Amino acid sequence: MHSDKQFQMNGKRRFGKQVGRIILVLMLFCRWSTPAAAQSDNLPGGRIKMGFNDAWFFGKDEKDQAGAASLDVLKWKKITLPHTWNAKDVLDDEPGYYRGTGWYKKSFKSNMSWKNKSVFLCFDGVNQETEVYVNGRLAGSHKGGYTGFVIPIGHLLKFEGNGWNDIAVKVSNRYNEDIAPLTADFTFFGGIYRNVNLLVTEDIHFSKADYGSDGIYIRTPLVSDQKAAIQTENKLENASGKIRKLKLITVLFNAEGKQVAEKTTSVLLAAGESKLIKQDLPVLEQPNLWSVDRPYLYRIVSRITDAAGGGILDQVSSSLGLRWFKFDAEKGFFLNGKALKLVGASRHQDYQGIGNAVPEALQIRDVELLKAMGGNFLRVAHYPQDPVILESCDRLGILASVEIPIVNAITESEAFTAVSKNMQLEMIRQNFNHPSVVIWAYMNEVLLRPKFGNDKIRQQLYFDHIRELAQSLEDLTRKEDPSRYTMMACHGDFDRYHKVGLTKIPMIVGWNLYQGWYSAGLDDFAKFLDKHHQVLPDKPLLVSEYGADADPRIRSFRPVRFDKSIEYAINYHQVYLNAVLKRPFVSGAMAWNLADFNSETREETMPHINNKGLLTLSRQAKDTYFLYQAYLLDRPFLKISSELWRDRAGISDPSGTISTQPVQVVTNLTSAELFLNGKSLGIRQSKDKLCEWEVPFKQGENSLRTVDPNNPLNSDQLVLNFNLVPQNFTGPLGKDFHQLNILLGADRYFIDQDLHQVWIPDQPYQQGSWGRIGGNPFKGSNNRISYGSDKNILNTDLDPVYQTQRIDIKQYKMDVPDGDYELNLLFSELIGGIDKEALAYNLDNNHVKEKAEERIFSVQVNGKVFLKDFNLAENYGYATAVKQQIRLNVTGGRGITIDFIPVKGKPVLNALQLRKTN
Ligand code: GCB
Repeated sequence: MHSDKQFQMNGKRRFGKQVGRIILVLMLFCRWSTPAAAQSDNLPGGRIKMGFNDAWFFGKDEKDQAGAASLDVLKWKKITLPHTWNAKDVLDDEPGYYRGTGWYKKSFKSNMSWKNKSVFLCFDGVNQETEVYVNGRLAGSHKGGYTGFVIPIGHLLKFEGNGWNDIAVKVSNRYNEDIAPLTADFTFFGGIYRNVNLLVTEDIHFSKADYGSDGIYIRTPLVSDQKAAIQTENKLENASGKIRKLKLITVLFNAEGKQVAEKTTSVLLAAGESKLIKQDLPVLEQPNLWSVDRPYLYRIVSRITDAAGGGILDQVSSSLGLRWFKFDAEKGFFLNGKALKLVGASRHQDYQGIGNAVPEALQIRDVELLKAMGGNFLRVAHYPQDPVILESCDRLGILASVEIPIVNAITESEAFTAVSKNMQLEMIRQNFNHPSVVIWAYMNEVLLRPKFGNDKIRQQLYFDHIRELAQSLEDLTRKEDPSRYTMMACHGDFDRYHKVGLTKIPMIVGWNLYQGWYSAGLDDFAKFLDKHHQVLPDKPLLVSEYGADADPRIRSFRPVRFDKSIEYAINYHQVYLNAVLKRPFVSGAMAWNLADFNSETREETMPHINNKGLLTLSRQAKDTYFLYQAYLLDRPFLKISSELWRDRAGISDPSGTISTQPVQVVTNLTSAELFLNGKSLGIRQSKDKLCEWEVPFKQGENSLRTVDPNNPLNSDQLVLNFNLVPQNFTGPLGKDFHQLNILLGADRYFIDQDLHQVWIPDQPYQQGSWGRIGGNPFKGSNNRISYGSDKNILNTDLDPVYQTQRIDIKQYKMDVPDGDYELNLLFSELIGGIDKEALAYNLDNNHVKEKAEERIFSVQVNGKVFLKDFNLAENYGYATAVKQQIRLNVTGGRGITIDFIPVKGKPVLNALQLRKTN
């Protein structure tokens, strides 16, 4: 096993002086290091790039006490990259997550053939400050968590002896006021969370010193369906000590691999010189265009050879897509001369259980899922992402915008400006050759909650600084890349951005709009779009965000804002899509978000997760995703809108044999037919891509099938399990009664997917049945809820079960048949405790500080004291799940009566579960 003591970076102590110790250490190293020598000795095409992700060690440095020379103070754990140290702590009940320092170390063996070559470490992304040490010496550093960077290490490598080298990387994700993002609605996972590669080139090569790019930039100043003009800009570098006569050869291949153009230029490079060489390729006739339906990719291979001949010194291959596009403030977006409404989603980069350290295959799958949804646009938000994302967009025909992570606020410092500009340059140069990218963006909701609210003069100065920063990023972007558009994403306070002067600066204004979510009134969305068109008739517009939380475990037949039900979200997306599709001046709209994502400070029904995804965090499709398919796919599509709702429950009708509940089908057909257990329930016309039936479910398995009335081959089916809950225990279901799971103060259903249990809303008591007597539904003091509370309930993952409550309840009665029962009463004290800051996005928040009252009550079950002087807050704490269980024997047809007796304040009950045990 590896022992920390053996890993010493500093020259004095390294490996000791005695031969015996050297041998011992080397033997130990051999067990946890990558012998790079195992890789090929020659460099085909002049360069070799190899994965450098295995056999690393990670050590957390909470006290920030280690240095490159004193790593032995840390505890080490073997890991493979990508890696984050926050995968678990962001989801626990403890507020906050580790934001500090971590070290990574690795040993590897130099290959003798690299001796006179250039060697680099290429990091795809490390969050967020990095220092790289090679054999104890600082090789380079980087600021910013979302762009790649390249560190030359050749000069620090050892070739003598056995050629082992030690790499140590110091990483920090602490708050740094000079590095964006400062705050945001996502989690800033720390670590080397993207891939690392080792690159070896000849000393003549395409520059690796150009903001992490490949040193090759392809421009297409003129593209039509007749002709394409292609120019390349190539940064060549001579890292040798001699003048060199070279040839730069650029070859264009079509998608079939056939060479269709070539250009050769002679280049003279002095020792140590870097030069920019421009080339015009011969004009391409009748080019194959890149489009969303046919993402045709050419390939450009750029080579450097010695003028006198010989092999290739360096070679880089890049994709090329030929297309032209425009955003028009009146008519929307055009690709290759044809109008195209852009519809898609934004994407965050994290995934269930692994934070942001996500394997490439899962990232590629995200873009594939967007394509399968019918989407044609990806807003890469709020930061540049793994290189495979834009590669996949190029390949699949998805247009894209990319942005740097200036979110919510800026720091008025030179350092912040410098880091931001550097990020913008890295983003543009690293991604320049992707045909999918049509927009570079740089700020998100930067006026959300402006600093200095109490000092208007100071605030004006802050606004001026924001405008200056925006303008300088805008100027830099237009200069770097005049072929693309620029964008800033603003929140729905039109007048604020307009007044500060920000709507003038970017070429496109992106609006993040949440009417009907954070503010009431779904109709205000369309009104906002029309206002933009009226006030800024020359400014193209994209809806860069819109969305509603949708917890896949919550369903409702009377959906309301903030209930987190899938049904509310479906309706919300229908309204938004209709408004966007109707207005040609709206270039497009991007749903927020493709998938649920981590946001540590959020509470709500799924604490630490933002549930606005069309997919879950593990990429299961919610029914909202299928709604998009119904809106966007060309082929006939129909789908039963109950994908993650295979367990249902409902109260039976008086016959005790059925329970009738709505079932929705999303479809792009004008009508659809639904069958239940083989029997037709009729054909319904679709409205806004949705048909609905009242379905009489029976106990147990029910099979649903929907069919295109004009073509039975277009169909969808699913089997769901229904639990009939007796309305009347004296009726036919009474004797078979098994279980009741009831949410008090709620108008929603909750599906416990692990236990396959469904919790149903409560009802008032009636003779022979079950239900509450007295009290009112609890509604917390902020306006981010329609009922219940949005607090994180501690000690449970079933937060929604505890987040609603009946307050001042008098009695609960269940007229169950005689027998043995297990009764669980579920409680949580929803008032009081730490008063958290309101969520930044909740703009019309009128959060009032809650006044905790003392609450003490007793509970009697069938006349016997069960809970005496019960004090939730004192005994268990605030917002904590409390489950009290009692076993009872019901005799004499008395059923169960639960009495709530106030001692101080008002008694409460959050949920109730009753199970017959015999
Ligand atoms: C926004 C932000 C985004 C949030 C989103 C939300 O406006 O741009 O970062 O995640 O709202 O869900 O509140």
